[in-house]
Amino acid sequence: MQQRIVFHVDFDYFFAQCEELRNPELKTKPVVVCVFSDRGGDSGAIATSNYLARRYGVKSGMPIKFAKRKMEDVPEAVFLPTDFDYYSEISENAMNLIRKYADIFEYVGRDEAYLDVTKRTEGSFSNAAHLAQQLKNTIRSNTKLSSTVGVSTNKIVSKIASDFKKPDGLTVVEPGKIEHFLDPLPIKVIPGIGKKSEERFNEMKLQTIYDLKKVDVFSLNSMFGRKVGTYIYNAARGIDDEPVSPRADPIQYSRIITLKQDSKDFDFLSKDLEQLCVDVHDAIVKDSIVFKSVGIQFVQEDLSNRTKSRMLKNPTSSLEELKKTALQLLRESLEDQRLLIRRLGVRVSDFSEVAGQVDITRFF
Ligand code: DGT
Ligand code: CA
Ligand code: CA
Repeated sequence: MQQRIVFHVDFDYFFAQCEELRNPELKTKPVVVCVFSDRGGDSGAIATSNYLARRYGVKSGMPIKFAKRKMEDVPEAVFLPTDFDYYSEISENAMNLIRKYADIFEYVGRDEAYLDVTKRTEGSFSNAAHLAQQLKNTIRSNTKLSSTVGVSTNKIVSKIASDFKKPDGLTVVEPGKIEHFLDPLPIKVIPGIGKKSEERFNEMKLQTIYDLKKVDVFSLNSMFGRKVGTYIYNAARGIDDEPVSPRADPIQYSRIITLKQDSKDFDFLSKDLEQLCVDVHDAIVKDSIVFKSVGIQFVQEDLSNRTKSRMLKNPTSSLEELKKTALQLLRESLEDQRLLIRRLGVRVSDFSEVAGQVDITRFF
């Protein structure tokens, strides 16, 4: 059988890099992207920051106040609010480029994806390394984004490889070198191992993946339950058979538009909503997808989001049912809608009947 080859592609310091793209002057300054909470002032958390800001110890998830304190003596530091619509637009463009490089494409999130490239590289790692470099070049020349790619025989090792050297990295782990690559790394590089699990291992005097391999599968199962325990046992050995699978990809099965004018009028909105349903349905038919859940989304005049969704009794690919459900959701939502709606979206999800669906509990 041919050697499987999987890429994990991750865009560098994504939100902050998007901000640099539209304002290149930011490139020489520490940039911190913040999710300000509605309590006002500096309450809220850091979404991400560029690498200059990371030098001062700024981290994702950190309270904005902490980050500002760390940057007290850095007057050139820039703190910006998030602009999700803009990041999504850049992400969509880049994802549509990347998609073409894969035999099988799996969207993971705004800034990352898995690509199975086994066929087109004929299972050759030198072909794969070449293709990965080409992919990075294409992303950069078309979108100006820098990205990092991990290459190996499976998803977990490729994900760890893409985290290994950032930004603008490319790490290729050939099949015979997996152990050599993983052994010295800290346990927390395993996707899904959080702070708590890491601390439990550290209490057991286990720091690296090499150390972790001394723990047998029974002990891991009793610590974490059978599913997660076995996952950790295999991950430490670079074993992962999970296929790259074209999962429910919100880019393909959702559509959102900016309305010609802000509104909360059913007749006005329903026309656009019906057209959105037709567009989503086209993608569904093309990929022979069935869905079991329909959702609508409002971006309101103050840029806040409102969503409403409904499970259907049975999986379907019917346009009629999609329209009917979406219009119902619209009617119900408008009953207590206070703000005007600026953007309107529709999406379908829960692709339970699609072959090869991914288990999303995978990274717990
Ligand atoms: P890197 O390390 O160069 O890949 O940096 P990022 O910023 O791309 O980090 P990543 O891949 O973990 O996350 C992708 C985006 O997701 C990031 O640009 C902002 C968002 N994000 C990550 N962590 C958090 C968080 O703790 N809170 C919020 N609100 N957003 C986050
Ligand atoms: Ca990233
Ligand atoms: Ca990421």
